[in-house]
Amino acid sequence: MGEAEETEETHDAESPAAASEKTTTTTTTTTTTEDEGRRRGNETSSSSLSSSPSEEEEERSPETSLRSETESSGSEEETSSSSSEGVRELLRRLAIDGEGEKTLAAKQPRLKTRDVKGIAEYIESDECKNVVVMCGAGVSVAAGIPDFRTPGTGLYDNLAEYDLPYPQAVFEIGFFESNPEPFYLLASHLQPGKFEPTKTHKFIKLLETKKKLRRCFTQNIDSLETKAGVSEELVVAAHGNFDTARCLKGHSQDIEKVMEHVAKGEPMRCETCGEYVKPDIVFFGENLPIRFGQLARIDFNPENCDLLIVMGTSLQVQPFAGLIEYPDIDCPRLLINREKVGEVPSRRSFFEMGMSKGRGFDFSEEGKRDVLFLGDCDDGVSELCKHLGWEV
Ligand code: CNA
Repeated sequence: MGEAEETEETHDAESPAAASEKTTTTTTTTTTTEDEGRRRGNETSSSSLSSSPSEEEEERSPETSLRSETESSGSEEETSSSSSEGVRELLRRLAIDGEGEKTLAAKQPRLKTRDVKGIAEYIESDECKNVVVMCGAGVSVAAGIPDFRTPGTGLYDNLAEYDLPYPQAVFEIGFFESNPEPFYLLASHLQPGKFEPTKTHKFIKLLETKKKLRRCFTQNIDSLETKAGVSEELVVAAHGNFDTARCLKGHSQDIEKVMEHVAKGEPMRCETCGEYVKPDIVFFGENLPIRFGQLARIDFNPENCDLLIVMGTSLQVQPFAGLIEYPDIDCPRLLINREKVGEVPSRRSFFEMGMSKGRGFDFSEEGKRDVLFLGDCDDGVSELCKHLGWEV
């Protein structure tokens, strides 16, 4: 996609992105070669969002191009290695932006109990005015849209017919430039209009109705949050959607025409320059919408985020995944997902490189504020609503 007004520069050789790339190649334990890692868009990165941004930080161009961290972060196996205890210790000593454990220990826990009931009580309290929600593909699985990574049913396991060199290529801008057909074919199955919001989407709307929703940051491209009635200004489509489209040189397109091509699975070319046209979905290697960085800086500030609810995401895609680290050190966080994700050890390599605050989830007894509901999103929100006395 051509550099458009709403996107941010990230390819400047002097940028934090370039610096982090250099560090990555010398210090990570990734098993891919440097070249292969690049090809797959797997570079690790710093999340340069700040929980309380200084003016200097505001001016810095945040690192916001889309990357998967699947192969560059420590695997579960690695994290249970002998060094993980040392890392945990390091995290304990150095985490929390140098404020140290004392600061956290001095704070009264905000949750009466670290479970879904405790979260419900907290939501009902006056202390909890601003709930920030982060969503991934899992919230739309019940609507019939497969996620990426679930073994067997996820898109990455079911792309054989597209004849791709590797599954992720279908969402890589470099691949699209030369072969847009697989994306158009896939998009013909995923296009909005075919699917209805789930209970989880309706719960997000309910948070808005109850005047608790600060913002919903979604990685999803299906627009089901707004279809469920959530106000557009309260949704950040971090990875774009099918609402608008441009060609690879940045010329705006008539979205209705584009969607006709998408429906048929036939790549469209720009009438002005002849380049391929793509809906404004953020591909690996592209920049996120500028609104993402702008609102994340504000909404994840301690005074603006009283509770973080993370649902249906593997937290494998940066910079989105790094957002979980930005609420205040004692801000409660609820993860509703089929698997545990985003825990402190999984963010180890980022922390060691100084690219993470070391504030991944800690569901252990030592943890003070994180709550886990292991299961389907719709079941998790039903449980929450039961305690809240809310009807979804
Ligand atoms: P992912 O990497 O596929 O992870 C999905 C996560 O959700 C996994 O941890 C699953 O275990 C979990 N999960 C799956 N089903 C459920 C369920 N019913 N209830 C609870 N948890 C569940 O997807 P991510 O969102 O983490 O990855 C980000 C990518 C996926 C973004 O760039 C999206 O654009 C992209 N994507 C979006 C859609 C969509 O718009 N609906 C669909 C597929 C992929």
